Amino acid sequence: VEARSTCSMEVQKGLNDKKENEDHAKESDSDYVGSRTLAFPSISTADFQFDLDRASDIIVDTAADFLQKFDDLRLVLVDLSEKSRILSLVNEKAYKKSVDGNRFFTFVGDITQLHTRGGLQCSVIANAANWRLKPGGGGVNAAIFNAAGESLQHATKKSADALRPGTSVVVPLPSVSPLQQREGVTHVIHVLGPNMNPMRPDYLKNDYAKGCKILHEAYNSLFGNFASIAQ
Ligand code: AR6
Repeated sequence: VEARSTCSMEVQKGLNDKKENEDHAKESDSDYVGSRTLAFPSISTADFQFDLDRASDIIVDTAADFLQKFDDLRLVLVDLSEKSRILSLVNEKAYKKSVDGNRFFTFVGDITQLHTRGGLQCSVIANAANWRLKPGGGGVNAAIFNAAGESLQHATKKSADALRPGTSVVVPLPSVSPLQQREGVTHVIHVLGPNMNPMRPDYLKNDYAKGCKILHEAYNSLFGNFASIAQ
């Protein structure tokens, strides 16, 4: 309860709390907890330009449903900056909905350096991918493919060659990957979210009825795939 109230004060200032980060890191840096934890970025809200308010509702709703179904698993929403608007919105809404703050929380850091820089162990990380599952392109996709090295590209090709919006695919990370060796990541789940950027494929032309449905499906697919690995 205490941790949450600190968090809501920070939300009012529009910032995400450094101390919260450290508290979660202390509690979380064990192999067992790590193997039950999914770290994920906010799908579609940067390059794909999806509305942050709608996205935050969907993240909190799908995460809360997931926690009810699986009582031993944890979800961590990650973003790079303490000023992240999506993290603030999600904190605020999760608090209002009384979602268990030990099993769903936000974390400020680079998703490819959670263990070494953040002290947080997460065996499974999600990627906001493109439909071809190609490296590069900027954002978290480029960061994950760069950090994981070539073996992630090969492993991804073995698992799938394309994704439809609203779906995800699990890729077991080869043990030679620096992301596994340094950070303890064993699986990457690529997720393709809805796109509201006219310069990218499958542009939804601001159709948020469709967009919200697809974002819901994307998170349900991601969390479902995570549960099937962790079980
Ligand atoms: N660690 C944690 N979060 C990050 C990192 C990182 N290293 N880098 C970015 N974010 P985006 P999208 C956050 O644009 O909107 C790609 O080019 C970022 O602040 O990566 O789904 C793909 O190839 C934001 O909150 O994904 C696709 O074509 C979140 O990650 C397209 O962009 C998602 O931002 C997908 O666009």
